[in-house]
Amino acid sequence: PFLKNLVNHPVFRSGQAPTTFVDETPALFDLEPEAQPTTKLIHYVATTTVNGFPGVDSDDTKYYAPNSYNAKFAELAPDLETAKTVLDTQGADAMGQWLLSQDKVLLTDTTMRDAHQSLFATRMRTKDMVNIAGDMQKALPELFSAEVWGGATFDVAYRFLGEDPWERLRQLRKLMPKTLLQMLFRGSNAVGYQNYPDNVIQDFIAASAENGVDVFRIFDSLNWVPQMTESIKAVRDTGKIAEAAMAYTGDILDPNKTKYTTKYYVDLAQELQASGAHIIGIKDMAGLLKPQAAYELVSALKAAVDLPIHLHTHDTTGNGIFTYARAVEAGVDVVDVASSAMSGTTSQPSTTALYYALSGNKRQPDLNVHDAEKIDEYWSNIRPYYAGFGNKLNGAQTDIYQTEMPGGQYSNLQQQANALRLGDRWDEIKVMYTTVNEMFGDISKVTPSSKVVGDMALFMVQNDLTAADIYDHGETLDFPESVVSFFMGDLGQPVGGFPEDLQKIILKGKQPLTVRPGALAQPVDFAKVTAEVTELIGHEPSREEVLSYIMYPKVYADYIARQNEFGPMTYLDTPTFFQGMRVGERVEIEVTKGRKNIVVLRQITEPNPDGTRSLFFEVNGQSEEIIVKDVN
Ligand code: 3PY
Ligand code: ZN
Repeated sequence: PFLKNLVNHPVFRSGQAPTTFVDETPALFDLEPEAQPTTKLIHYVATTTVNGFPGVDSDDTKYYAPNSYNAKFAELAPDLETAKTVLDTQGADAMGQWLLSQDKVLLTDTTMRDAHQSLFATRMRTKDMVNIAGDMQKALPELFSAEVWGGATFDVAYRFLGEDPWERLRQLRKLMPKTLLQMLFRGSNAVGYQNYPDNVIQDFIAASAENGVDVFRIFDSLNWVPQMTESIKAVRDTGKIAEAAMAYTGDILDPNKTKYTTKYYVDLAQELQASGAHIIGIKDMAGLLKPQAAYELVSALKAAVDLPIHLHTHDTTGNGIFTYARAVEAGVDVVDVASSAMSGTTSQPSTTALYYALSGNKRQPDLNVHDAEKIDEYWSNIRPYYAGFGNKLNGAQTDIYQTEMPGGQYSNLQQQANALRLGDRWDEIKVMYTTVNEMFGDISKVTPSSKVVGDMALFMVQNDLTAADIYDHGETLDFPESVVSFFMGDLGQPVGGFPEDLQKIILKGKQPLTVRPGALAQPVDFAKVTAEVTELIGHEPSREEVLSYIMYPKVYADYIARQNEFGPMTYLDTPTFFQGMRVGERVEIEVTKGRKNIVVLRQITEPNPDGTRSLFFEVNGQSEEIIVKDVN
């Protein structure tokens, strides 16, 4: 404000200001009362202290010991060859050949994306990633890639964490220059839950590549290839790696299941190869791929396509390591694992457990297991911060072989059920999820198709409806929007088409799409959106800001409003961000490097008659009162 007053002053602008000008013009010092970042952050802390953080039960709040992690690793040799250096120096096709030429199985570390998405509703903060990213690269240079972006991390960063996901990507890119960074990309749904026009898909991919993504794992929730080809093309145009993933559903070992057979997946993989994929992914999002099935499927794929095979599973059913071990025997090229403290149940199997499981196997991955364990010490210190968002699963859930619910959905649907006060009917909801899947014609269930099945299951349980009720008097029912949209063909076409009787009931006379929605969608007018975003944020937006607004207009606008109110919340440590402070607690807030603010909460008053409370802080020794409305 000082400089603004100064440079806008007519005398100063005239270039005639005498040297005494500043002394003689005290109005220059009438600073606008714009709050400083630290003051805004203390407001955030005060608000969270009084009103809590959504989803965190006040019973879960705790004090945490300082992180005891203090491992030191040697710098990597400048000429060390990693998967990333192969891509950067030889290109994506050569990278694929390089992968095929490896004797050992390679690993993708999912800790910073799928693991926390599946274990605690995607709530991991950037701060907790950047504090370890550099060491992780030094400890694990043999990784094929680190999956750190995409999927639900994009919207959760804005929606719940008050963070810019692009900034997270840029920071990780800087800290991990020798590691391939991987993202999960939902084909025509990008990182959203709906279809976007092709020009948005292209621009989003180009911007992601520019900000640091090397490997794009592209999937379509219904395995409908037309929904993936635009993305594959766009990734190829950037020179990065297009991994086209097939969502694995059903059970190829069950002769009674005739829809999703080995032949189905082999044909699909060949189609994806013809569409330009560099790698074929098997995306076992629910953990349904049994060990023998993994062996048979990977063997069949290795025989049928010339591309590396990358297998992704979740350990929900408890058989993840066994599945990987059999896939390794069949020649799988890369498998997905997570650091032990962030592995198991709905997450990926543990990196070091897999390493030991493959002792004596000639394809045991190259890994310094002790260094991997040191990195894990960091994660095991971090994980308790997020306990409040956890799915409370402590062991294997073999009923998933029936429900086929993806790891990333389990905790989310449970939260949705709780919000509808259906928490005590969770078992019923899981059974209904299976019923709905059968009614829908047995579809592949992964974001966003899994959400459609989940929404319908909740709708039926909440309204005490059976399948027969839907067929008998469905025309009188108001179905969830996502269900109507699915039957309209907005997510594309499921394998074998829609069940026509149910489609008629749900659409009530509306005509469904039979072609790719993107083929009909009007391209987004970027200039027009840029003008809207300029209005919203008060300055010319970056390309990334425009894309975020296109993906999630309301979430993005709310994020901007929250930033304006509370400042850069990313600077708060994680326990303070989620819990606020207890009386007597002391925290450090460092917005400007080297300038630590010491904040102590001295007192919280009882509610005043108007429902507000006063919080007395000491900030660098100065007392500061903040008034917050208690909404509890
Ligand atoms: C996502 O799309 O976010 C997923 O993780 C699907 O498995
Ligand atoms: Zn997954």
